[in-house]
Amino acid sequence: MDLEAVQDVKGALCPDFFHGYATAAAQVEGAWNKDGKGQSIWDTFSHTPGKVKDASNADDSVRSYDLYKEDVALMKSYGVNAYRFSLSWSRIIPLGGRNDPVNEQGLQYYSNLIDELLRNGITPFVTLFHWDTPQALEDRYGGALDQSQFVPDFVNYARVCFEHLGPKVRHWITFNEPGVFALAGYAAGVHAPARSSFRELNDVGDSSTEPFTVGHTQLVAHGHVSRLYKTTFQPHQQGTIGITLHGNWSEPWDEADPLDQEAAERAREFEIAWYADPLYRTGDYPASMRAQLGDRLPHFTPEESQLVLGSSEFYGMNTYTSFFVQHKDTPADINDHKGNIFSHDNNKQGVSRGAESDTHWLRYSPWGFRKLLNWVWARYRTPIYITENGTTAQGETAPTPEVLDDKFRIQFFEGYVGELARAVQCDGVDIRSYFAWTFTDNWEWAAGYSDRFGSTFIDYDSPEKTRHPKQSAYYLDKLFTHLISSP
Ligand code: GBH
Repeated sequence: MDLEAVQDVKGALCPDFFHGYATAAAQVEGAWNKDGKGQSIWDTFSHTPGKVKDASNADDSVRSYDLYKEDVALMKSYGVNAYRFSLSWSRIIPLGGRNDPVNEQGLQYYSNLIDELLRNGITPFVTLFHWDTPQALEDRYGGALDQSQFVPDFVNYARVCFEHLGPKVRHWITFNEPGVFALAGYAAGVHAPARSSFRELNDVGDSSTEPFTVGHTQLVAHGHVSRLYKTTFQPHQQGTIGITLHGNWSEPWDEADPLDQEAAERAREFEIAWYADPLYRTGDYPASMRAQLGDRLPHFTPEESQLVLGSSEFYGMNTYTSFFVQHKDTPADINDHKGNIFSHDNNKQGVSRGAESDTHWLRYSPWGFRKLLNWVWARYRTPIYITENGTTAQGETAPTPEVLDDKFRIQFFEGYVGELARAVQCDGVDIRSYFAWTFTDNWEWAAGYSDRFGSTFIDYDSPEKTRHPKQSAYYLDKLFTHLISSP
């Protein structure tokens, strides 16, 4: 746990740098039908046999709805100064829609949580949508597939949140990873609402069009909510509003091959610029996507384009890993969403993208993080908040002393946060937060409870979901004390 590997960046971060943990309502709260909460598409998904790897659901999850005071105290003991969490739309408006009743008990829960954070000197970062569309809206009109209905319902929900919670919140995030919501839910069909073209997996859906429709809905919904906040709430509430995008680094498989260089850039555009170009750069989708997808990619009206461009005041970044990308010599499949590329664990020289975690797609590759930060900064010139980054580790099955001394996760944080600090100190990238994913082990969507991302081990068999701190929680505290300069 020494800090030798990051001696070069001592004091590299500003005194007002935010650091803490990120979570999502559907993954931690439990209380899935308590105190008037309505069902979300994830409640439906988790109660459908065959959808979740360990056949689990998130009905109780880690019970943060009941245990939030204990959790805030634990976080405080970890030395954080910020906490990013999401609101459950169907806890606040059980049926979701603009003419549906508001659930006071739901609002009260979030108000209590925010008060508890503020009492402990922890700044709340609040996400409005982390993938959990109210099931009633999915049933009523197909949720995010229907832009004309979804947008006013989402704007109404946001207004309720700004009115009731806004006086105490300075940092709002509209959507978490709209790209993953669209691709996993409507292209691969492995997340809620479980739609795809693949009939052995899903009864309904069209992977070649729906993800792009849903992506467009989210961008326009974000634009309207941002406009609402800026015109009606920001003048007196004084907060900031943005969006969080996912994105991993794509490195050419053969760095000497111009076709692989192009393929890597195309992969970045399909994954990241799909959202970031409309929001921060051009008000439109990247040309590489239009070239491959044609009219399956929606078109922005001039009004939408104007609304979306410049609507996010910061760049919220979730990132975990890096891949080697090789071009394909064959035409793109109709269900391709990655820019017609092969993705590899090793490059042409046989160099690995990094050590394996306990999650197949996630490898330890901090070398790509710094490249990603530079790419995003060069292309968008917008202050970056790292809103998620973290890892699972092999063998974490019981809270033994060896497991709680989570050396792999400590190394991961040292590597990634070290690269972050170098991007700030050496490359001049404007980075303002780091939220580790995540505070406690939790319900990892379709992977159930099998993937443990927490800096706190959860004993799922105990009624109290007993929390056992892992050493990485204390390491992060030490690390940020070292990196942040004194005022
Ligand atoms: C984040 O998503 C989520 O915001 C968070 O809720 C989640 O718990 C956390 O990360 C950890 O997963 O095509 O097989 O290579 C990250 C989403 C997961 C999206 C992996 C891309 C690629 C799977 N990413 N996925 S694969």
